[in-house]
Amino acid sequence: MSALSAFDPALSHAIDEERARQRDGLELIASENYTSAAVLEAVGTVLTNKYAEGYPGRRYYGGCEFVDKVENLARDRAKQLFGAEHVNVQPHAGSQANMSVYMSVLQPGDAFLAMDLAHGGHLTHGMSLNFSGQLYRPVHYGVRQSDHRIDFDQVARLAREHRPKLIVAGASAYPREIDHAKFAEIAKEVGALLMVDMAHYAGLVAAGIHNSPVPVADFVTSTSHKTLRGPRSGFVLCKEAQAKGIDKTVFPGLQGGPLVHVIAGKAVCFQEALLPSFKDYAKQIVANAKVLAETLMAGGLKLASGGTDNHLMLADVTTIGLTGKIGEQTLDRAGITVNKNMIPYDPRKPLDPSGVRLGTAALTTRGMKETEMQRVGAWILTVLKHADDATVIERTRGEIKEFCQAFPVPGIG
Ligand code: DSN
Repeated sequence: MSALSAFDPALSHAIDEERARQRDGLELIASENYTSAAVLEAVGTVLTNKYAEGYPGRRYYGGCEFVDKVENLARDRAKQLFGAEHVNVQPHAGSQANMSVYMSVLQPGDAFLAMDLAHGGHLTHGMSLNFSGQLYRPVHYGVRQSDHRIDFDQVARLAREHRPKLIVAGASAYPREIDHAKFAEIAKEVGALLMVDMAHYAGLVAAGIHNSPVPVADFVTSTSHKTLRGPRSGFVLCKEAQAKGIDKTVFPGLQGGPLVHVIAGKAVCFQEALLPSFKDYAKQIVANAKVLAETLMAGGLKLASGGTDNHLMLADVTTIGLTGKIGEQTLDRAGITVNKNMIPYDPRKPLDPSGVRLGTAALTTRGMKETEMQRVGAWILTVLKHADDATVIERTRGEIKEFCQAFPVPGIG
């Protein structure tokens, strides 16, 4: 019996149930992944006991000689992986990473240009209830209605009109590769700084599959747990000129003690992403997404922008008579996890939108390839088309559970 199960059976049981859910179902949430056993181990170490306010060599606590080594390893590896001039690995999550950039260059009330949440942006890109929408003056660009691609004419027009101090590129639900150089060109023209939030596709950038924002952006923010496959956390890359501002905004501006155990997990993740095998992994994510997208479209689902270049896709399930909420719930009952999502120009509301978002990063980690994606796509279609048929859903759940046994989850088996 483990210490946890002996001391706290109720909590331990809930964790066991979650472990089984992750093992027995198809994880298709585009922002999730399975970390390696090494990342899990690093995050579960005694480093969680340590306070380390400050930065390596300049801490406000004693006993930091070893955690300094941990943070330096994480910083050095991130710099090497992305070719960045400076990195801050202390943000607890992507929101703090984004907040640190805003706070280092914007004053309350300042305008910044970013992607509309309803077109694929993130909450921290200026959603009205988020700090970014409350403290600053977001101006939003979106995608064209005709092809669901970023409307660069609109980006340029809004940039010229509003002269924002900061332009934000990057998205949470955009299935196409983003042209960072084009954003940089517009930013330069209007004298704005450029921040790219690459949280979703950081793994594809690390592997050299998508164009890197690092050379052209003043700031690049990211989470570490999506396609990058690390622990749940965030980090900021920036040019040397912005380093001091970012560091003092993260600490003491926004956070106190960094989570050194999570920084250790990030150090492992960066090291893993430096391996040649990570390139193969990232390539397979994209290849899998293409096959899944084709399978779903062949089965009658309409995808935003007609497909995908990255790890994710947005499927309009109203084309088969469902809503995003019902689609998510129905797939869940069959052991297929996705999230409901707005599609561009969605006539429906965020709590019950027209679409579901699907991503292939987690299934690719389990070793699934193109053939398996065809099977996964067929299950998704069957379930969605038989949303009222409990027998079909139960049968599919059983098939999926059996199928998943051949694709072990790192750290679970
Ligand atoms: N909430 C995350 C997502 O699911 O895309 C982004 O941070």
